[in-house]
Amino acid sequence: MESNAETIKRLKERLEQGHLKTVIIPHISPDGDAIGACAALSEVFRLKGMGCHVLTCDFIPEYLHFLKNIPSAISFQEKPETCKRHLAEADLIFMLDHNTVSREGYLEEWVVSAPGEKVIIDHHPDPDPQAYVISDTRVSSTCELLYTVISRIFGTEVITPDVANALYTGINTDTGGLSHNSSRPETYRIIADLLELGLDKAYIHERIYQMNRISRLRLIGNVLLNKLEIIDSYPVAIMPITRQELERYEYRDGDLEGLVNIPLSVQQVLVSVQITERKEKVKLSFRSKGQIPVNEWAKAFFNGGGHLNAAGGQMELPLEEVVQKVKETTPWFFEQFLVKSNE
Ligand SMILES: [Mn+2]
Repeated sequence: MESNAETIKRLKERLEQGHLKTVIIPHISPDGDAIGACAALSEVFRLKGMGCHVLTCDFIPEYLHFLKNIPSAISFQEKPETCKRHLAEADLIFMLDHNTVSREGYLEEWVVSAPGEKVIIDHHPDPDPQAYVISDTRVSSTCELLYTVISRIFGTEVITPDVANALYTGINTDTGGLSHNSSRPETYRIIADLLELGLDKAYIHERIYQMNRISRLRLIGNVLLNKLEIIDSYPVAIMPITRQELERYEYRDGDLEGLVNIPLSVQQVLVSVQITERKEKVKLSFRSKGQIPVNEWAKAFFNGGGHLNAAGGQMELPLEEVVQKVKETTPWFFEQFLVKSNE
């Protein structure tokens, strides 16, 4: 198999051919890592005089709109025809922070049929085969990996303070503020480089962690006070959230970001599951401590997957039934996990 270094070299040669049109796509329900990566890469392409559009299948949470080029991202839900045209014309289509086109929602079929070459830059396991796949599950975030890709292709001179800020946003948010998945020294060497290149760390912390609305605080407070439940005899916290609750507290995209991590602050809680009722689907977020592989639970029962300590899933069932399914499969999951960890 081709190494990342070889793929980056091949991508560099392709980009050097010039006059390229590019499209950059984050995953559905994009987070700080996906959007940080889109902001950073689009800014580098802009500095290099290349045509570039960021396309999303849904909407970008408001708290990320401060990042460079993000306000001009085009949503398929608002401008489907524009998205289709840019995809049809693109020479290269960058898929950031996801390993498969099925994580692109409404954009999927138009990406699949687009003639341009696809480039995956990501840190999730088992990426789809595409023309260029740069993937590393050891890195903290796609933004950490993207730092390496950008600096090898263009040199660090393109990493302006705006690019550094965007990359740090991804590294910080994907690690819960450098608390999990961030034990490699390399991550901190990259952060040190970003500081030297003009990262304004205090500003990023303010934009990410100090921009709450009071209704968001009340939504989270309500869930923790009234909805959090510990499953009998298991170290598992679950938080079911109904659509009515979201409406009552004026829910906006991104408002529940980080909530799923909070129950892990309880010593005896080893796994946290947030179960949120959305328009057509119920979405699940799993988090765990240590070596507990919640991605296997998400994959086995909830049409999902992800990382060892952070996974997601979705079900087209009523909220109550999904909650029931989580409870029913908890003993199975812990049995599986204990068998594996004793092997
Ligand atoms: Mn990520």
